[in-house]
Order: sequence, then structure tokens, then C-alpha cells
Amino acid sequence: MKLDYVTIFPAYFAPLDLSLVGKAVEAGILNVGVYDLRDWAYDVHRSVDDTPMGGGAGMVMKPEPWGQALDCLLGIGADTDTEVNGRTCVIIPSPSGELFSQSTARELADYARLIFACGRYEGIDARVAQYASSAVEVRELSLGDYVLNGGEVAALAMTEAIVRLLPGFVGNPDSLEEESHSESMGSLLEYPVYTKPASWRGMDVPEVLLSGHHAKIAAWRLNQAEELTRMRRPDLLGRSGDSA
Ligand code: 6GU
Repeated sequence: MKLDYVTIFPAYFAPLDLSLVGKAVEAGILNVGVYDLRDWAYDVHRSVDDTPMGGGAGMVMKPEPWGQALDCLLGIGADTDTEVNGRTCVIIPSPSGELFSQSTARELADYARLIFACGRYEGIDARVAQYASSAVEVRELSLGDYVLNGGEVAALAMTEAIVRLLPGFVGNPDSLEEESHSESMGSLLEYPVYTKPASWRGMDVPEVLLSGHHAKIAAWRLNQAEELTRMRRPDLLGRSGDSA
């Protein structure tokens, strides 16, 4: 998979060199490109924002640098054979986007290329998404009902959720199956987990987990998952497996 990030703060993406994403790059599963939007801002001040048409507070990102950036990354108008195909998606992180969920992560893990267009200020001129959607799929995605200062942190969070689903990425694929929001957990939160020692600071691991009785353990875990979901996320109950 190829992952591209366009941003006015390329330094935000230093963590991509670390941890699991960095390992996936080393393993050849991932190819990452980080681009400074200002490289496509051609006026003397290399400005990327302007006041909102119609008035109002804050600044809006100008369409021209974004248009240049997307043309370049998608090979539009260039005399190259850069592929523009249906397996590319431009992702615009935005608090006004559709909610990013585990099922969104699964869908995006099937693409050959994702381009994250990270906006700052009050967002990107709406014509940029319209323009990009004439060439490739475009999705405006939100992490949840709160406001971040820009799309960078959201793009990193989405990246981690997507990349860990790629084949060959997680050491033990079974660990993807039983976690919160996985299909096999039927939209339940994951049950509490324990490791050794069996007794720690006066607190004991639940006895059933020491019993070796697999059916009883499975029943206990399901019960715990249901209880936890009822307490913390009642909104998830009654949903089908892949909607969470
Ligand atoms: Cl994707 N972007 C911004 N700026 N704020 C957010 C968000 C995204 N998701 C939740 N809040």
C-alpha cells in the first residue's frame, strides 16, 4: 500500500518512522510519502489560506495549492504514466466528515493507495474535494464529535487503524479477531484481560481463567464483554457485527 500525506506541518508525520508503521515500511508492505503543501504554493508569500467567502471567522485553505498537489500526486496533466485507478482514495480528515469506524478501516485497507489531505484552519475550499472526486474516490472522515486543530493527528490515527489490518502486518492475526469492534465480537467491547501473576497487590485473576475449561472461559468472556458494553457503550448494543 502507498500512503501519501499532504500537510503544512510535515514534522507531524515523524511518528510514521517509528513503531509498527515504520516496521511495515521496512518490511516492504508500506510505502510512505509526506509532502509539504507549501511546495505547491506559488505566490511570493507561499500562502495557503484566505478569508472565507461570505464572511465569518477564521481562514479557509485556498484551492490552488491543493489542486497543484493533487495533480502532481495523481499524475494529472503530467506526461508520465502515473496510474490513476479505482484503487486510490483521497481522504480528507474533517470534523464534518462521516464517522471513521472499524468498518471504514477495513474498507480502506483494501485500497492500493491512500492520499491524506490534511487541512488546517476552518477547512479546505469545498471545490478541492469536488475536483478530486472527478479523478478518484474521495472520503471526508471524522474521528468523532470533537474538534482538532487540523487533520494531521486524525490522519495518523486513521493510518494506524488501517495499516494494522494489512496482511503480514500483525504478528498474530488471531489477535485481530477477538478485539473490540472486530466482526467476531459482534460490536461488543473486548472483555478484560489478565496475565501472570495470578495474585497481584491483593487482587486475584478471576478463577475461571485458571480453570483450563475453555467453554466456561468463553462464556465468562462473553458475559464480561456484554456487561462492559452495557456500562460504557450502550449505543453499541443491538448493532450488527460490522457497524461498530
Ligand atoms: Cl478528522 N479533523 C479535525 N480537524 N477535527 C476532528 C476530526 C478530524 N475528527 C474529530 N475531530
